[in-house]
Amino acid sequence: MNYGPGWGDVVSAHTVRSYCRICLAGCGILVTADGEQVLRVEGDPDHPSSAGYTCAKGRALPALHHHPDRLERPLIRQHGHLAPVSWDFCLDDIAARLHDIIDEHGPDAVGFFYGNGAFVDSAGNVVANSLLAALGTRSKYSDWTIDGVCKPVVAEAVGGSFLLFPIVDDSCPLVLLIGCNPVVSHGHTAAVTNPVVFLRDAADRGELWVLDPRRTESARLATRHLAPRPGMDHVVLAYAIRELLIDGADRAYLSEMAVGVEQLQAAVEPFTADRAAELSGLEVADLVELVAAIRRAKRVGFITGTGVAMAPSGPVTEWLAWALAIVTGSFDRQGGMWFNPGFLTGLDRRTRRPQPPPPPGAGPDSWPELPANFGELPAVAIPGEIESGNLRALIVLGGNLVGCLPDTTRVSASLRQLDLLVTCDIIAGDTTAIATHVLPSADQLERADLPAGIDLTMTGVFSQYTAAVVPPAVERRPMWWLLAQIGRRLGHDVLPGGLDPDVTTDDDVLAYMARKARCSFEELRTHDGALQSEPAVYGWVGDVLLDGHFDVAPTAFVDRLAALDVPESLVLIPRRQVRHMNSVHYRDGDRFEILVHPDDGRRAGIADGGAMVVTSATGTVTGPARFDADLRPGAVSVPHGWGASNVNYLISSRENIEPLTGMPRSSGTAVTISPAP
Ligand SMILES: Nc1nc2c(c(=O)[nH]1)N[C@H]1C(S)=C(S)[C@@H](COP(=O)(O)OP(=O)(O)OC[C@H]3O[C@@H](n4cnc5c(=O)[nH]c(N)nc54)[C@H](O)[C@@H]3O)O[C@H]1N2
Ligand SMILES: Nc1nc2c(c(=O)[nH]1)N[C@H]1C(S)=C(S)[C@@H](COP(=O)(O)OP(=O)(O)OC[C@H]3O[C@@H](n4cnc5c(=O)[nH]c(N)nc54)[C@H](O)[C@@H]3O)O[C@H]1N2
Ligand code: SF4
Ligand SMILES: [Mo]
Repeated sequence: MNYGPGWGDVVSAHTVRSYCRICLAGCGILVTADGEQVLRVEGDPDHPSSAGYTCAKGRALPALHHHPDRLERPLIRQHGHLAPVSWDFCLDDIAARLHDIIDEHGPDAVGFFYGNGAFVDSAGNVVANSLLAALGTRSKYSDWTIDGVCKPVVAEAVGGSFLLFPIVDDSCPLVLLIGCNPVVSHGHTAAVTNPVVFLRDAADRGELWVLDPRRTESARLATRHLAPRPGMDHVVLAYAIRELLIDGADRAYLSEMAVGVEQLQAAVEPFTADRAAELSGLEVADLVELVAAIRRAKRVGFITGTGVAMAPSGPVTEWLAWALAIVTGSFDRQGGMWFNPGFLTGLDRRTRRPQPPPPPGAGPDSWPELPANFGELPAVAIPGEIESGNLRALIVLGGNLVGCLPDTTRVSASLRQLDLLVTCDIIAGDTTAIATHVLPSADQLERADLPAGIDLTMTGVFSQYTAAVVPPAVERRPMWWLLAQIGRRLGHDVLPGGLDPDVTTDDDVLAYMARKARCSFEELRTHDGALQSEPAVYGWVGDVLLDGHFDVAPTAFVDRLAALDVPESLVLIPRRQVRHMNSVHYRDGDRFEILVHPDDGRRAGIADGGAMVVTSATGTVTGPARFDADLRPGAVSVPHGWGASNVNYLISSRENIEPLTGMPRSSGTAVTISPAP
């Protein structure tokens, strides 16, 4: 085997170390290629976190790389069809149209949407941000506001920095998994690499409790599974905090690290065992035993997922999970949870203390009541912004808007009204099908990379440089390049240090991104594999907290707790599947199935395996029913990422928008079910 960073001089089969960028786990991989043919992906046994582990999607990277629908050439829509053109022609045309739109309607008429494909392309992401800033538009949208913006919102309100992502310590005696199914997903904002081993270890050394309306693949490994009513997790946490503040809180930690404890106590006071049991649908005994487990363990770690974040109670549940960790003295302490400062990001090396967070800004003109957090507008506003004429052009970076946004019927119609819909992607999909311009991007095997930003969610303080495994084939180009070319045509040099896109390489951009790293870029670049500085770091967060304290009871969250409703009797809950990542199907074998509890199914006259219809106030979805006694009655579990049966036909883009985050209700939407006619 020949472990080398380059491809240029190798003609026969060779294997290089790289890392997978499909999900946040960032598993180390060994990629075997022969010339431009990628043959195989295996786990890298020497990787500090994944240690040889990979999942079905990662191992399918060669198939995706050579997929028949891979985009190869820039395309422009002419007479209703996408036709191949040269890069110069395509970029000139985009720039000319952007110029005219900005001239006539101002910069906010040009929007950017960052999807999953953009988050994992570090160089592309940083150059997109500088193009956005150079154009001066506030129309920035991303996955965050459909996936889990409540997490950074809580991190900022409680911890003073939206970049704090708590990660469970390897020795934590009690792990709570709330609305997260890492055996399938590998985590939401905290990577769970090799999930079965991770969860088994947690249960073996202590206890693993899972809160999920479904007995998931992860719940099967738990010490204890509780199935509360969807959207009622906050009630369980509020009760636990109430009891711990009476007996079991880490008072020394609280007085050193927290403010707002009295306000927290007052906020959770109504959540007695009886009240919490009534609201959550759990038994009083379950709740009492959970608190007993926390008292035994003393410290807790939690992992929350989209089941929490997409529910109307998302911000409140996330806040109370943070509060529980703080009340038990678990944050930033061994045996509890730690915060990854990021090998590249280096939060623990910043000298400036954080400033009080600015209050959320006003939403877009068509919906000013929506909150704008961290300089982003909520994605749910996109169709209304287009319909009102405020948004005329949209540049979609590694995202599939037709698939991911709520309210598919409205979204598809509004995207078609745009003067310019540019999509930068690797593979043809529902959004490329309606784009005016399609830019074929280098995929992860065709570009050099470093995990930037996502280093905050990784399971150790490490980084890994990867070279391109194969050169970009046909006319594909790295995303940073094509964005810099658009910028240049509009009079903006958007590469770091004003570099010339015609002579810049991936490495020039990555070197800039690594300037605050724990070692030099050269060291990263020449190191074969991942470089770990520390497995975990503790005791640094106090220095970056606002005034040195966590605020355990931010007013907006306390108010929201009091305002939450009880869910309807039958609601939708989200579910991910093993072989596809959102709308990208890496392998065949996943099936679109609607899971219903047998009692709910029979009552509605549906047959197990028969066709059924799910109806909400927004739309309908039809598909095969599967009776699942592991589901709590009242919950209907529909997977997302299926073009024709897109669950987003059911989700509203107008009603039920969470006020603190602007998130749509992708979990907890009221539905009815019936047999398909
Ligand atoms: N294989 C695969 N992996 C993926 C993805 C994929 O599509 N496929 N997508 C990636 C992305 S973009 C993300 S954001 C992550 C998400 O990662 P996760 O958040 O772990 O996503 P899910 O696996 O859908 O798990 C969500 C769980 O929440 C439960 N749930 C739903 N509503 C509620 C509720 O109100 N309360 C509680 N307690 N539980 C609830 C559901 O039953 C489900 O088991 O996964 C990533 N990884
Ligand atoms: N109702 C409902 N809606 C949901 C969800 C749900 O559970 N229920 N899940 C939500 C979640 S968690 C998320 S994160 C969003 C996902 O929303 P998106 O990010 O829009 O969804 P993906 O399907 O992951 O799209 C990623 C796109 O990036 C492309 N891509 C992959 N690799 C690269 C690359 O290297 N470069 C470039 N340029 N492109 C690349 C893929 O081909 C694909 O088109 O959807 C959300 N929508
Ligand atoms: S868990 Fe799978 S998709 Fe995620 S990084 Fe690892 S191999 Fe890639
Ligand atoms: Mo996501």
